[in-house]
Amino acid sequence: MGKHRKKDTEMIHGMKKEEDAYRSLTPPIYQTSTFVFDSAEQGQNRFSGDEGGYIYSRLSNPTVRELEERIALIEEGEEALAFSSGMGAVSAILTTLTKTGDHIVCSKGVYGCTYGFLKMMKEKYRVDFSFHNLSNQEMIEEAIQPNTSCIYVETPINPTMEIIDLELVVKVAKSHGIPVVVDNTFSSPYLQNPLSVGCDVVIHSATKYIGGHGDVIAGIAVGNKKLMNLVAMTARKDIGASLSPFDAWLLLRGIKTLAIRMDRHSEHALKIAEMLERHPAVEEVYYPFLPSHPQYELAKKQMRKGGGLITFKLKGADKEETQKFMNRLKLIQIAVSLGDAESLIQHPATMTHAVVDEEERIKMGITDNMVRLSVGLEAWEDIWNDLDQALQ
Ligand code: LCS
Repeated sequence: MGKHRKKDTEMIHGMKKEEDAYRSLTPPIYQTSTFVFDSAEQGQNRFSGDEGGYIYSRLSNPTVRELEERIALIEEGEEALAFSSGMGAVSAILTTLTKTGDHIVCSKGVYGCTYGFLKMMKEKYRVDFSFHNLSNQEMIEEAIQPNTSCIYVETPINPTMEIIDLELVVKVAKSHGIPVVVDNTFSSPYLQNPLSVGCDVVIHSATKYIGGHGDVIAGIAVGNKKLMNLVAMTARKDIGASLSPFDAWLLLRGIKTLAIRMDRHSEHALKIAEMLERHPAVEEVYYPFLPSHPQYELAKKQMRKGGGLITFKLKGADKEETQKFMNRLKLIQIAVSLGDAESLIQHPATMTHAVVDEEERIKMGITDNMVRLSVGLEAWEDIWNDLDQALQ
């Protein structure tokens, strides 16, 4: 973050840009696949790295670059890289940080496709992984094996909303020289900045709060220059999950309102979580800023606000009854994804986490009567009335 400006301001202005020839307020979309060299020698020099400048948009593009600089600034990191999806970012970082024979320590739960990716890495490339409760120092020490090459956590965890103590994980990881990767999707760069407490890499599914309008699939990774340059020149360049200039532009537009959107998502989600907690048809509510959340104090220390996601369980309901409840909703729409203006609800056991083996899913705490609500930007009274009528 700039020395004198607040994050809200940086989200809108970013770094000072060289002035565009036409003084365009918003960044131009450089919708081009390639860049013309003045000469064959210039092409050679750009490829060898002796001269800066753009080559080909899979490697880098000015609109994408502007997005990366903006995100690096607000995530308080040295360098950011944009990807064509959150999974593009997850897979690029994990393939860069591991080799055959290595092991990844994971938080107790991760997003379903991250689990799918880890499983594929294990089966095809012998990169092992295991899930752990990382809530105290001994447990973290126990999770680390001699071949552990990184610690990968989500906080809050999708969808159980458990919180990982990032300072504690960093402290133990540093004593073993192991990098810590944090999927910060649920918090967005506005509510939590893991790099500021010593984590090594932050990942976002930018599809969610950073975009904020349900119209783009994108990913971001942020970390130190050395590691990010390596990722850019290997996993991203050669596997090729690069972001398109137009999608980068949509994200730059989304970031301008990230602060006010997150404030409102958080304010309304807290109200709705409190009301759900008092409803007789609800068994349990998981929201980090509810005093009943087991890690309420930690959440308050680590996050600026609680964010827009609430997970809850319906009392005594089986899968069919839970699905019936979802089908009765009128305003809230049944869809995966999150962080949009529209409130969305999904059933983790049969949707986002359906790919997770049943035994593992139960260990993660995902049950058939659990739903995950992404509180949108509508009037909270309308969201509540919809939930209330469906819960009757
Ligand atoms: N990380 C987290 C925590 C996620 O929730 C997701 C997607 C990803 C990574 C992958 O990002 P993508 O490639 O989709 O941009 N989560 C989804 C969800 O909970 N519902 O639909 C997608």
